[in-house]
Amino acid sequence: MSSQFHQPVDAAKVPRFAGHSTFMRLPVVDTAKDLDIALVGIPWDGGTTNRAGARHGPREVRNQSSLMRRAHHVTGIQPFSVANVADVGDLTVNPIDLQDSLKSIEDGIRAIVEEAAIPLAVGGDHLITLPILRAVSSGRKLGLIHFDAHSDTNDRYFGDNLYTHGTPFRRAIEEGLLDPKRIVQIGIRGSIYETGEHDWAKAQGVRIIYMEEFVRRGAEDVMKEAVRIIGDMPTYVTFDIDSIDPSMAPGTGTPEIGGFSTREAQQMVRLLSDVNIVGADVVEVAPPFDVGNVTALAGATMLFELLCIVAGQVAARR
Ligand SMILES: [Mn+2]
Repeated sequence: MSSQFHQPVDAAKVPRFAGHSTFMRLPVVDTAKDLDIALVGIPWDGGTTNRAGARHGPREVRNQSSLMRRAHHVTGIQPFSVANVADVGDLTVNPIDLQDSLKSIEDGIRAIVEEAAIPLAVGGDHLITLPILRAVSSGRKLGLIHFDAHSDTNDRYFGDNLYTHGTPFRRAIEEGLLDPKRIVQIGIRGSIYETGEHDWAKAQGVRIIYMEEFVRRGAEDVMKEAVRIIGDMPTYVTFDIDSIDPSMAPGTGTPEIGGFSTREAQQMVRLLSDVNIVGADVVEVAPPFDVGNVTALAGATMLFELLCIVAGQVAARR
């Protein structure tokens, strides 16, 4: 079965520091035709309200993803043997036009979904998740598992600007892309603009698991609740790298101390195998703030963790 699928460049023949820089050292293809899973870059940070730089995320995550190997050491899943996966390149974006970019990101993701492939996107700032959800939802209200230091459910910034990386999930709820009662946010922490900033989200039914609760209960207990809330209906998974502590992932625009260890993040994603995942992303890796590429490595590794989970689901459905 595996021979018909795209394979990473053989590390025993071409060393992992050589060759083209692509996600997981896979071939780059023009479309998602015949793919089960499309790895796609979205190099756009036009929704960033403070320290920009996530536009450089996809390129550096591709670079660090050369450190990934073929098999998951815990689950034994070999994603490239059980699913057809490739790098479909970067979506076209416009660094000086927000609405134009949102439109082209939505169109690019829709082209992937129309080929019946599952998009695994690398950002880019967190606003990219809004146009992704517009394309992936296809008239359904999706569930959302959201790892982040921030709720990203604010209303508006700098006057009446509705679209920033602090607002995507408010807009997604308003647009009917998400069922707020099937949204679980995990890892939320840090100072907020004002007391009650999360009240709107909570009133919609969003379950916010603050970092303090996570520390008290642990990953397994928290994820058990998250999976129960989400149920078996279609769900999107979004992983903001700033959910990880800045001591382990400093290369991001809005760092907050007191975050997940990379090990806790891996543990949580591995508990998603029963979730009906229709798409996922890793966002907010900002290489200009990185140190020794550790944040891009964390991003690439979380992408591999998500890939293994989704590939396992593809295989189970086949
Ligand atoms: Mn975020």
